[in-house]
Amino acid sequence: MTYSPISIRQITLNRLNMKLNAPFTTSFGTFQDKEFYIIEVEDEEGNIGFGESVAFSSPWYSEETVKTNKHIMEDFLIPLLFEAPIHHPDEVSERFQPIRKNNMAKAGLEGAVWDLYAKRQKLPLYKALGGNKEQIDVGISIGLQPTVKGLLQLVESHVESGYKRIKLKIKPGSDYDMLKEVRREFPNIPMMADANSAYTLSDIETLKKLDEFNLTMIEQPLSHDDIIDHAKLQQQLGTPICLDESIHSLEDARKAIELGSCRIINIKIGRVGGLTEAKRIHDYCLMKGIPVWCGGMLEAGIGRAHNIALTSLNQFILPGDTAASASYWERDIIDPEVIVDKGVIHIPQKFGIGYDINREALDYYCVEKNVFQESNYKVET
Ligand code: OSB
Ligand code: MG
Repeated sequence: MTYSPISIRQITLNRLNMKLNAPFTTSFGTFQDKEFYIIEVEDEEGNIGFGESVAFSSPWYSEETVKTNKHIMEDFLIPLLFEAPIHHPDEVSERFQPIRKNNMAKAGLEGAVWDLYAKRQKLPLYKALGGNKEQIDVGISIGLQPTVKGLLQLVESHVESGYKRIKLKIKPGSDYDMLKEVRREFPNIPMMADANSAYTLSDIETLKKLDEFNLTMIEQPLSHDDIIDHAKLQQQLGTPICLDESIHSLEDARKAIELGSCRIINIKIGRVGGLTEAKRIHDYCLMKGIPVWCGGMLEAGIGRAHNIALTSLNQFILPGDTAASASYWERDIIDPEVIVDKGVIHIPQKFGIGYDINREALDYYCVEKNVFQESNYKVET
């Protein structure tokens, strides 16, 4: 394989604002639109890699926001990328290591370097990561709905279009009765629930009753920063617990698995600081026999493409949340958009993330652009 270090010459931060087709409600709040960064990393030959930073505008899901992403990328991470050439994308997370946390800011830049690397190697990103699936099974996450009737209609339409599992958001007061109605209408579909940290151990009786519904898992029932109480809860539940918010690294995954805090892990590239760390968690879970799946952050096309590539790895045995572009956006920023055919995404074979960038759409949604040049960061000699 050809091999030459990547010299990054220019990095562009595009801030985009896109309106969701429909509001998306979780136990912690409602999203109407999404503001985020699309990151372009350009090398000495003019190749460009693309990344998407997935933080939201408000620190509800995690402490990072669109603004903290900008601060950390601009003032700390971008200068580190300009410091020296990069031989392999795995070096990026190492180089970012002195900067604590801020995983979504790190992952946005690292993802762009992975895309650039794959393009230089003339490989689709999924192959550069070591994946070998041709297609992946996907599910869909449905937000909290104002009425059960409306929810049942949504579930029906997604089941009919072939999604491989349905994820329903729950919170106290919108859990047992709601799930019971959905289960009655759809006795056999693979179904799971995501609480986004809305419960405490004092709700254990409610959570135990959910065992009735044969859910494939319950995602993050307890606090975003807990693994102790989740272990206590898992001992009392028949339904497997899946951790989302609590897992930020391979170390977090190891501790949660050792404690018995979960039986399944949701891997989100942004939450764990990039594809390299996501792959390490995947490899560890493969060794431990823990199934993983790829979570979502209401991404636009570039983030979605990274999720698809990651999901090509073998231990992603459960369908993830990477649904079709059209379920979120009137028009996505990639060409073609992500299409789901009977619950399946065919992994694109083009080099890098596998999708072209729709520049016209990107410019349409772009509200601010900042360009950083390596020549301005050169140490004077
Ligand atoms: O917990 O997975 C989550 C959306 C926003 C914030 C957190 C979550 C979600 C979802 C939807 O469940 C994921 C998606 O469809 O991209
Ligand atoms: Mg979740």
